[in-house]
Amino acid sequence: MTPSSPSSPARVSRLLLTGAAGGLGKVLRERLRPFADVIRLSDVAEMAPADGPHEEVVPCDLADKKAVDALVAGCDAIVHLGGVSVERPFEEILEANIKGVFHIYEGARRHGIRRIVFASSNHVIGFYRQSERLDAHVARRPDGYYGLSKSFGEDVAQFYFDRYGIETVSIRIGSSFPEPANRRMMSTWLSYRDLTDLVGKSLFTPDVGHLVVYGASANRDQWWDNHAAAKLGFVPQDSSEPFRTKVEAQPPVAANDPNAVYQGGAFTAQGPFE
Ligand code: NAI
Ligand code: 15L
Repeated sequence: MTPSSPSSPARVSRLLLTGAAGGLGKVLRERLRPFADVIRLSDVAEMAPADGPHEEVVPCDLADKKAVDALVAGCDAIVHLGGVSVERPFEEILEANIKGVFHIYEGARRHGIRRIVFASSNHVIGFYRQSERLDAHVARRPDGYYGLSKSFGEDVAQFYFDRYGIETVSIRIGSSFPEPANRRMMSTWLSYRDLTDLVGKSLFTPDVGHLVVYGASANRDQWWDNHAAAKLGFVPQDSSEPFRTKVEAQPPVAANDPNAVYQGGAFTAQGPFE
């Protein structure tokens, strides 16, 4: 890795971005460009072709261990976004998220990769109430199979640091979309600008070990004490406040609606899938 200087950001030779066809993958495909000579873009879904020599497009199913091993070879760092991003039957989560994250770390171990940024989720703590304020050390309370898979991913990250010294920042992303879509997201929203800054700092801050942080902008009503992110020098620049009038024009949510009770909102009430 090349350290940063006032004129040029830190960068790696080849950065692997999984989940590159997804919502955040498309955003980071553009915005992480200054951080790598080449970005290797991967997904099981169709991706736009490489836009020049600074991009490589490599389709891959994360459930395929051999394919993931080949995907990881030659990279210097990984931003792991790929996987099922909503609540789904366990069997789907098992393939993409649980086997997928294991394959990524095994590939990293085998090919000497020292830094991973893992897209964890607020759904690892989704069964806490919205009245509670949490830091990154609270016991996890996953709100479904998806949240369980992200909880597993955080454990895998800790294990691969303790056993093999591979460093990870696990970002418990709140809601990263162009704008907050509902009242709950007024607290959980993470702007794309803040996301990009957080991912960049997670790639290049030295000596993070396995660090768990929350991914939220500087929203007025915060549920998360994100002091752990100070280690990265992350100070969010955006806030959901400019969207308040628009969001509060939506019909009110009943006080006992999961969207108004739990941090994980509607995810807490999904399933069973029979
Ligand atoms: P997304 O669903 O738009 O993108 C995920 C991508 O992973 C998709 O393009 C999908 O094709 C790919 N994928 C799924 N199964 C795969 C497999 N077996 N092999 C290879 N690729 C596979 O999700 P989004 O919003 O872009 O999120 C990116 C990551 O961030 C996900 O891991 C998600 O769980 C996490 N996250 C996102 C949040 C958000 O607000 N957008 C909040 C919390 C976490
Ligand atoms: C997530 O983990 C999902 O990937 C995303 O689609 C949103 O549902 C987000 O959490 C959220 O909680 O708003």
